[in-house]
Amino acid sequence: MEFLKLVAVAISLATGFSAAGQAGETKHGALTIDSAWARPSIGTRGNSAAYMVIKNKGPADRLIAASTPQAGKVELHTHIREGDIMRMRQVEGGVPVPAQGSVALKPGGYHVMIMKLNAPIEKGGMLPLTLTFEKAGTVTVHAAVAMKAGATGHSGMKGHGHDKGHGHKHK
Ligand SMILES: [Cu+2]
Repeated sequence: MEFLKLVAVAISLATGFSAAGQAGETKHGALTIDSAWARPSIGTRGNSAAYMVIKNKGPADRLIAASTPQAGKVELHTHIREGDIMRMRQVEGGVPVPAQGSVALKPGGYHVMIMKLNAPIEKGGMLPLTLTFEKAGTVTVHAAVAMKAGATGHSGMKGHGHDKGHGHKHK
């Protein structure tokens, strides 16, 4: 029996999943992806965005791509200020993950932009997201679909010429 328990532990370690298999943390080499969540969509016509904290115990890396089976198009975006207007822009060369540090993807900053939805992204669900890092390679995380502060209305950048609702301007 003890042997079987050890095997189970070894398997869970090898797959990089926490025993709970929940949204919490996903470890991948020197990286830990923590607190991944995604904004619910309005049907399939809108967009969604996913956020997370990427912690790095190793050398500098870059998040260079993301994908999900639930959408036809996924891009890495950031917000930049143009005069009084915050605009979204695709990140050139990926999101930098500093050595021995961390980077937060959060509303108003870096985010994973999820477009051309195949199915609505529904509150309470889990969105599988496959992340590709320049050095660490590919890892799949499960983002909890939830409405959180800053997911709409863009707190902290109010009143600066946003489109109604989503608040993002695509080019
Ligand atoms: Cu965006």
